Amino acid sequence: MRTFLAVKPDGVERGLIGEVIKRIEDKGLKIIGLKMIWLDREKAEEHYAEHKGKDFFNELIEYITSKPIVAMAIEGPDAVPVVRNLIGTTNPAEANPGTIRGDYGLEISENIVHAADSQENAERELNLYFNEEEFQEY
Ligand SMILES: Nc1nc2c(ncn2[C@@H]2O[C@H](COP(=O)(O)OP(=O)(O)OP(=O)(O)O)[C@@H](O)[C@H]2O)c(=O)[nH]1
Ligand SMILES: [Mg+2]
Repeated sequence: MRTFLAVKPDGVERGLIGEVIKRIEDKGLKIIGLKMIWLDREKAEEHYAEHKGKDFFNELIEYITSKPIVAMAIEGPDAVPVVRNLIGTTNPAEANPGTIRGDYGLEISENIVHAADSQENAERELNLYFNEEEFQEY
């Protein structure tokens, strides 16, 4: 199974790219695609289309477009739920220690990483950030 993860602008700025990669690799998951990109508003709104209309939507789009992100395609057994467990719950203040958000964050508006929450969303997001030929199967 494949999933999509991104280190968000606060994670990039704080120098947590390596820490996130390390946790994915330590778990035994395989990174098959990796790139740094700076989202424009249009692509950010497409990524977070499910949240359009919510009161935090504008703040979310401003945040995710404020600096570059690091996008990853990840492969492994049950990759979608396994990666969601690695990142922890949405609000870092409530996320369990041992998870990325639990260990590194305190604010819901700056929660370090994004990961796809279903196989359907994983495929949609992978298509948004990568072309199939960019994946390295090894
Ligand atoms: N400022 C603010 N941001 C929020 C709030 N709720 C959610 N967000 C942001 O919106 C993102 C998407 O929310 P969800 O999809 O519900 O949470 P999630 O799946 O754990 O997070 P993602 O992996 O980023 O999709 C969160 O990761 C936060 O960055 C909120 O109440 N205020
Ligand atoms: Mg989400």
